[in-house]
Amino acid sequence: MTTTQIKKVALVNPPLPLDIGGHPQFPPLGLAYMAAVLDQNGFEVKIIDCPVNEISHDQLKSELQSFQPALIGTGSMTPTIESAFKVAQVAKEACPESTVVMGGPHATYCDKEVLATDKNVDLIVRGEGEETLLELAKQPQTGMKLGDIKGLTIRHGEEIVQTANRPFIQDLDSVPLPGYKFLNLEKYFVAKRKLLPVITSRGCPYACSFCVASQMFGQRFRARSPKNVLMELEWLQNEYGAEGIAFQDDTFTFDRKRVVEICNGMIERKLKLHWGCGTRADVVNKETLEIMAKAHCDETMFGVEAGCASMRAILKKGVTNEQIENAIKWAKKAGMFVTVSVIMGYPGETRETLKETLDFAAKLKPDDVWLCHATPYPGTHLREIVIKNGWAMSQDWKTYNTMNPIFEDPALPAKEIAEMRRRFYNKFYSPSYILHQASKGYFKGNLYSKIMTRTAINYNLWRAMSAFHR
Ligand code: B12
Ligand code: SF4
Repeated sequence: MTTTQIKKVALVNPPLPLDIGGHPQFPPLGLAYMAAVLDQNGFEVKIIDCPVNEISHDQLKSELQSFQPALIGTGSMTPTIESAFKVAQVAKEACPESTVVMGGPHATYCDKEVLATDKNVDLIVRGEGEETLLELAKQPQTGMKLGDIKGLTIRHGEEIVQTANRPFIQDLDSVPLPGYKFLNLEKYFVAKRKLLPVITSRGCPYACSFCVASQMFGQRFRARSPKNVLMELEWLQNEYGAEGIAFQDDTFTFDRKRVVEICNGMIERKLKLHWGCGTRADVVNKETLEIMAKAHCDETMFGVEAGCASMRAILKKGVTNEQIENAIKWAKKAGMFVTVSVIMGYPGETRETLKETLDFAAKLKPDDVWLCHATPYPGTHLREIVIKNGWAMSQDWKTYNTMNPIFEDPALPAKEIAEMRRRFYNKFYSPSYILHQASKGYFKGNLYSKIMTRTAINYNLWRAMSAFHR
């Protein structure tokens, strides 16, 4: 670990494992926020976004060797944790004197395990990173004891200890805009549209049992002001030529009044940005969805999770079928592309409840359905249940991407769930679906319908090829 003054900091988005693909490539927003804060404080920063630039671990090593940062940070999501470990290894090989720090969701939930497993990682930053990383970068200069920096997990002799929790940033308007000057934004296109992420709030007041959102950013909904959000949107359009925005908030419409103000601002400023967001069906109404559509909201994703009250109670998702049906009806009427996400195989699930959920999802006639296998991410109540019951569970973090069954509930074999999932998609991505999405996408210009037209065609081609090779 470095003890001399830190001037240069490298922030790395780890290379994706080969079998993770198909996700849109967004600029790493968390790293960009931290880069902006470090830059504001006089540090020389470099963000190395490996996935979008197709940088391998070996190439990363050369980049780090030539930059020679004293502090190297890497992000971590559960499926990319092995890749993040390799980042730490090449970081130490390239710059043996540097301090290597890991942050992001996986390191936050598995802080002690990560430090125990990998000696190349010196420290973990838990939760929100902006203030903790800055204090850490300044530490050789300020002489502050590591144990006094809040939000860290550190080695202390033989022990691994957590410093006090860092309070969440209360005034999100005070955080500088993401440091996009450290990224080449010409690389981030989705279906030929420059689609950039924006997060307007942090924290989720709900406590769905499969989700870890509130452990990351807290249970209190903290929001940026509409003025601050609109300033960022104008900046992205004018400075960076953004054509679309993907709002990354956990529950974008939690505060409807604020959403209406943001939408009115977008309309008044005549912003040409098309956008999408994710939310819950119990925090939208017809009027809000209409104004969102008027402000060019093209896509909304609703967490439906289940189609029956019994499963929704287990999932602690306090929405009703009626609320979901209404929300989807209004959103479709307003012209949006509507995605619903569903959880399959949560403990307590039976063939009957799963069938009910899938029938409900089909009945809603959404534009897309994300059928997610219940995935026991570290920190979730689900993981505790699986461990307590002693069920077989995959230890291969790469597979934790919601597309694979991860554990075996004796009451409902994983194979059967996967088969029901396959059959649902076979039926859902039908020729009439393709025609419907093609007309919405190519005649009405909805980006998401264009993407889904191609996805559904490819899915059917892949099915035909698989049948042919069988
Ligand atoms: C956008 C997004 C994606 C994007 C792009 C991610 C990217 N490049 O950043 C895509 C579509 C690729 C994606 C995919 C997946 N995602 Co995702 N995603 C998100 C989402 C909605 C927003 C991320 C974001 O920008 N947040 C805002 C910024 C400010 O926060 P941040 O990135 O977390 O960064 C802060 C801290 O984490 C920390 N930090 C982060 N990195 C580092 C590094 C250092 C050195 C330090 C000090 C600190 C630090 O400081 C940052 C600033 O405060 C989050 C939910 C959320 N609201 O955060 C889920 C979330 C991160 N995703 C999640 C999951 C599960 C996935 C998938 C596994 C499955 C899926 N849902 O499709 C895949 C995995 C693919 C992969 N590559 O591994 C989970 C993570 C759980 C986990 N244990 O890993 C989250 C938390 C959603 C949830 N509530 O469950 N995702
Ligand atoms: S699923 Fe959505 S509403 Fe539920 S806790 Fe997670 S982010 Fe919040």
